[in-house]
Amino acid sequence: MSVTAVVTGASSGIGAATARGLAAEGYDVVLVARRADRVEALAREITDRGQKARARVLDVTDRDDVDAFAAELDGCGVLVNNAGGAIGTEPVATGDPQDWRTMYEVNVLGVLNMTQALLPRLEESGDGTVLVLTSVAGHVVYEGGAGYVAAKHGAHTLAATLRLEMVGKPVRVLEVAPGMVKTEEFSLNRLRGDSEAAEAVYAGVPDPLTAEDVAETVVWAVTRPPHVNIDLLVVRPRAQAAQHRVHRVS
Ligand code: 8X3
Repeated sequence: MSVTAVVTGASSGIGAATARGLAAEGYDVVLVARRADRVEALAREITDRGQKARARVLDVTDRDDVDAFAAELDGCGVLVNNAGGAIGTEPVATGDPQDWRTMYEVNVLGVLNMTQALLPRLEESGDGTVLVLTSVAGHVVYEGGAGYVAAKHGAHTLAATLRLEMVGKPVRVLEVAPGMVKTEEFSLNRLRGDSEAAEAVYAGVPDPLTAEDVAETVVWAVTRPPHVNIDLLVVRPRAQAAQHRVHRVS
């Protein structure tokens, strides 16, 4: 019987690519996202290939619905906490507290909700995996990134603490922290729909990572034997050696 893998934020970008990748590896993938049309279309695309997938429309910040979702599952061996995102690039002095709240809700409390709700299922599976998609922003700080940086540091801390608390239990906790990834939505959301500014983020960078590049590392980490715990994978494009050290060609 296939192992059930739940992927949040599965309607686009890294989440969608991870769902495709895990389904191709034989997992029975539950695609979680808020946007019904997109997540249902992706589930159909995967099942049309003869692989296993189903969609569950769910907002990871809605704890009641997260608990209802956990109760619906027969079992769960893998949870990929991918849902997240950035809003705004204002400095600390002028950042909108509501944006900070929203980022904390989805990047930290969303991970907490899903992880708390599914941990019993993951333990029962005998070999559970929790993977948290953080960011290099969970490990470094940079100007204009503070709300997102603070939230991703929170997600990293949650993962690192849970790993300690799971010692002796059959659940491993993995973290994948991507650097510059060009997806259809990340920078567009961060820059409040300004497509020119979003495009400028990647201007001249020969090869930013793609969602598929990151998904490959996620699938690789998840498919290691259960006793192998990939604590942390930092994945950047070759052109980005550090947050501010990016090669651009004009
Ligand atoms: C996104 C990567 O460099 O914009 O998670 O923080 S970065």
